[in-house]
Amino acid sequence: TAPSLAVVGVTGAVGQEFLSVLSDRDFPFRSIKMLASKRSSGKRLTFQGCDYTVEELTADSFDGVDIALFSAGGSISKEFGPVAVERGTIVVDNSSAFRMEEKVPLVIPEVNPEAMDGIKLGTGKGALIANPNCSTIICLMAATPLHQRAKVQRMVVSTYQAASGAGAAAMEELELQTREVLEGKSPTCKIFKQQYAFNLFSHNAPVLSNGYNEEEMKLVKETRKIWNDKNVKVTATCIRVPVMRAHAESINLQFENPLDEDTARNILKNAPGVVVIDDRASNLFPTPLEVSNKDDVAVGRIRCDVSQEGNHGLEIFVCGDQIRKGAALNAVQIAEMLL
Ligand code: 11C
Repeated sequence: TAPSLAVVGVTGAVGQEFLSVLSDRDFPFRSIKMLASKRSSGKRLTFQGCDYTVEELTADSFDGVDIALFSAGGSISKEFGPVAVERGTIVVDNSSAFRMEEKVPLVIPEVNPEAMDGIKLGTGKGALIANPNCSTIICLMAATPLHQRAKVQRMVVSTYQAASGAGAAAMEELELQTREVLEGKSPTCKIFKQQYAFNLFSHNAPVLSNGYNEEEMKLVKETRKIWNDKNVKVTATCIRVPVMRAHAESINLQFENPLDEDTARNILKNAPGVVVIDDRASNLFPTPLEVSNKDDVAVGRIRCDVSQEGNHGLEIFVCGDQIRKGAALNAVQIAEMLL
């Protein structure tokens, strides 16, 4: 029989996208619970033509639930993830709470599905599976097929991250600020401390003692875990740009083995979940708008790094929908692998 599902954080931007993706992909289920904080409980929502009432998340919510998709922030995951697992639920968690725990697989289905080996539905045994950070997912969707061919030794990532990464309220703030600035008013800054519309700034994640912010260090650490390669060198600069829902990333790759740009382009054209947009004659390359509400990650600007000898370096530019492949779609794909 089809599994019973729960969506935790169903009223948030990713929670709502979970529902769209489940519908789009005809994910089979025998029941689905809509869970959220007390504040949102009692809200009504319609899914696939049926009416649901949002229930308050409690420990008992997970009784009889086979798969729970979590996106309600790290502290909710920390509190309720292990409770759900104890009750036999397989939790796919979108937060950073468990990503770096050794026993928790950190999975991009196109990249490292083998990390989930041993986790099975119908055994009554719960488990935690972590969804990587959106910037990591979008980066590795493009970098992994190249890494598999030529082995990445060092990767330099510069991100241009959308409002959606900071949640639905940040998207609303960007829209409101844009109107305010155009009307000559001073912009309302609630989610971010500085003007966001017609501006950009360093990612809002806390800055650590090494000068990197948490978002940048997630790219470093999560890549090493997903590639199962403690030695790969990764460095990143993460920037928030006034774009609604898709991240862009400039990625510089340095390879152990030579890889020419035509071979790289062909590898990317054949990579699952990747589309190549690389029209030099028309100067048309991936854009956040182009990939918004789409499943595939787009790659372009594929060119040899002129600063490196003998085809050992490559530059690429990648865009991916942050809410979809960066969060909800990746989590639902993980759940699909359990079926
Ligand atoms: C952003 N990647 O775009 C962040 C948000 O670890 O899941 C998600 C943070 C995380 O701002």
